[in-house]
Amino acid sequence: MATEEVIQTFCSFCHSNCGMRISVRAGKIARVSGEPSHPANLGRLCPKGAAAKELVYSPQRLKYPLRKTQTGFERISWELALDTIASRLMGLRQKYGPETLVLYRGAPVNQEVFDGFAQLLAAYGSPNRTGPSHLCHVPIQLAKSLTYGGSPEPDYGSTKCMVIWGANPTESNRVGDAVHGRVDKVIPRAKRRGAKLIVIDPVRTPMASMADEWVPIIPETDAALALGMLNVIIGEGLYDKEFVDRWTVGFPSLVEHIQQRTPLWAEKVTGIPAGTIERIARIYATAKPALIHMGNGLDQHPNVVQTTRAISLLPAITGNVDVPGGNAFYPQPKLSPYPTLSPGGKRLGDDKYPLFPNVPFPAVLDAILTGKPYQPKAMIVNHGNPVLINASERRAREALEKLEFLVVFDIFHSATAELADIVLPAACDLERIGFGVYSSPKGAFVALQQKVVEPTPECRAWFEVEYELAKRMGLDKTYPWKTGEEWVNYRLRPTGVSVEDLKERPFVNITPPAEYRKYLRDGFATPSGKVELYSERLKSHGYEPLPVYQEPPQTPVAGFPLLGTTRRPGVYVHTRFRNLPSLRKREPDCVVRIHPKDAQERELEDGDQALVHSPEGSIRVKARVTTDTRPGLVVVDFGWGNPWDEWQNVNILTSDDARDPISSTTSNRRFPCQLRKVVSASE
Ligand SMILES: Nc1nc2c(c(=O)[nH]1)N[C@H]1C(S)=C(S)[C@@H](COP(=O)(O)OP(=O)(O)OC[C@H]3O[C@@H](n4cnc5c(=O)[nH]c(N)nc54)[C@H](O)[C@@H]3O)O[C@H]1N2
Ligand SMILES: Nc1nc2c(c(=O)[nH]1)N[C@H]1C(S)=C(S)[C@@H](COP(=O)(O)OP(=O)(O)OC[C@H]3O[C@@H](n4cnc5c(=O)[nH]c(N)nc54)[C@H](O)[C@@H]3O)O[C@H]1N2
Ligand code: SF4
Ligand SMILES: [Mo]
Repeated sequence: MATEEVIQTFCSFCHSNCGMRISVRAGKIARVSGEPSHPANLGRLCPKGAAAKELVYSPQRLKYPLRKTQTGFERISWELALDTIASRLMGLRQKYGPETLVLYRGAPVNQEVFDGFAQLLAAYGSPNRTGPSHLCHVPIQLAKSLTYGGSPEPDYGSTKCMVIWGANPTESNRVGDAVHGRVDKVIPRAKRRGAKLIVIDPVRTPMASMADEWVPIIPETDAALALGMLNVIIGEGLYDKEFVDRWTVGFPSLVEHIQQRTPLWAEKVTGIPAGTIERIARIYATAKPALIHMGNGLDQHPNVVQTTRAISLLPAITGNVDVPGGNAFYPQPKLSPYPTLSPGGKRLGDDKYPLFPNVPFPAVLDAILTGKPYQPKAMIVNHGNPVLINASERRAREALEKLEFLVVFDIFHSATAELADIVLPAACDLERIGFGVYSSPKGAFVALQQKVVEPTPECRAWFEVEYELAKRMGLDKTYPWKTGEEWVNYRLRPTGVSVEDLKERPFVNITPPAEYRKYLRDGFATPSGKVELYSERLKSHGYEPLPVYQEPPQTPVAGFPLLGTTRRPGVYVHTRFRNLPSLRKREPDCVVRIHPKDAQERELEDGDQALVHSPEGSIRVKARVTTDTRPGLVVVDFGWGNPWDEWQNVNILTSDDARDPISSTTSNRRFPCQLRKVVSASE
């Protein structure tokens, strides 16, 4: 019998990056288990991680490069695929200039999604690296950075009050950006210790069910709630006068600004009773220390930056910044930069969204569709599915179809791959080397993703593909690495840790634990050195310097009396994994959650099939009648719509018309709609 070798690695099916041990026998994965000492999971694996073997050996894996023909796709060799891509891209550069190439990369679940093809794009001369960041994380980070000069993280250790605002940690495994030990235990443990739990979410999530206060807010109205809370805290003198005087700018303007933003005003906007707003404001301001975790529920709305600026002022005026149990700045790992990552050229989006740090996808979409300021002609998609994940599938599809040349690098033939001129089969996570860097209250650390098994024949790791392309395009001289291992060692150089150091260890610490109240020594990393309640930077770009509530677009729309929002089922990640049988069994349908009152009015019963209509389109769903949602609000599952799914994409219903003026963010989580029964459960 062949001997079993156990290899240390981590799962990167989602951002948690749980430590894993993989037993390999005769070159094949035999067993997968959690690594007991890994700081992110302490031995636990969720069903997705446990299904890693199913993914690697899925019969649906892309097995060879494909080229689009008049009648479908045909198999081609790697040589031909690489030669074709290199010559097409060089030809397009000559014709249209280097900015014509766009790189779309998906949610950065691991470092290679950040890094893949980035050097190639830059060496080619294009600054246009885009992705879902206008919907995910970056708008909130921008708001925090405008306010604090950095991104303070919820610090659960000794907190007395947790405000979980627009996050669903039970399904997402996220309690912030930093690693806090087992995510499923962090909040319950703090609660057992006596910390209050306030969950602000239109939906009664599992976390909302265990909360001291579930605050079922109307989607996209959180700025009004935050302003109402600021009004109470300031009006009742519950703010931290010493911190405000010494460490903030703009407090007198803020006081004036929130005068009219009373709890009664906020009640009308948010649907939350004024009494509740007063109560949670008092609890948050007086619990000391108290933390706020802002999740992705706040991200996907067209007033996200102002909204999360408003929320960011709460820790500032209550002195909960950079204190244990509040929101604190953790040590961040440093990596070597790519030599040519700032290639110059006119970045798409810079004219309209100058403060947004990345190239936002809506700006790319507009440029493709309108030719302004110029028209990108080529795109490489790595580890992402832009057709399905952007608001308005119709518009995303239209834009990608308009490109002259689309290359998709994926492990499956996704909805986006369907549109490609060339599809390349990627080696998956367990078939190549990778790494991750993390922050945590105990300090920053690094972990290695090892190549556990040889790639599925003809599947290749991104770094090999990228380097082969670079060679063919005459751009390889700019590369600080040639192989995967060299890539890891190059990027990790400032940490002092190398691949060799990491091979036998689940992680290596690279900084001391977090220190608190660093501002006493260093100030804040803002232009004023203080927390900027009033933002001159926003003002100088023509935006409101103090946070404002903006009425959501599209409400009400005649004929669409319901509001729709979207949910991400925990057993999937975005559009992934519905083709893995063990996971599909757990969530086989695209479900709409609907309140009994709304269901009754439409003669809908649990299990019935219905059509959800919005002004943009309609999709079929299965009804679940539940009081977990508010009357008037239906919650549709996000992530279906790949070629192997029999359910459709919820972004057929969403619109990309409304955009956040600062970040271009669209309204992926709020759309007007109506429901109609099509098949009864009993039929
Ligand atoms: N309505 C609505 N829209 C949303 C959201 C929502 O909640 N509601 N969420 C938004 C958010 S926060 C995000 S981050 C985005 C997500 O947007 P994306 O990241 O673009 O979407 P994913 O479905 O994660 O796409 C990942 C793709 O990578 C492929 N893949 C998997 N492993 C590998 C690999 O090893 N190598 C390569 N090359 N490819 C691989 C998968 O097969 C899949 O096609 O969606 C956004 N859109
Ligand atoms: N299993 C699994 N894990 C994942 C992912 C996945 O797709 N599946 N995706 C990963 C990614 S890319 C991300 S960004 C993270 C996100 O992880 P989280 O930040 O935890 O966000 P979500 O899980 O999307 O939960 C958002 C919550 O906000 C609520 N919400 C929606 N609109 C509003 C609103 O207007 N106001 C308020 N207050 N609440 C609102 C929703 O009902 C939902 O309960 O998860 C990551 N982890
Ligand atoms: S998918 Fe599950 S096991 Fe994998 S990193 Fe995320 S939480 Fe951990
Ligand atoms: Mo995300």
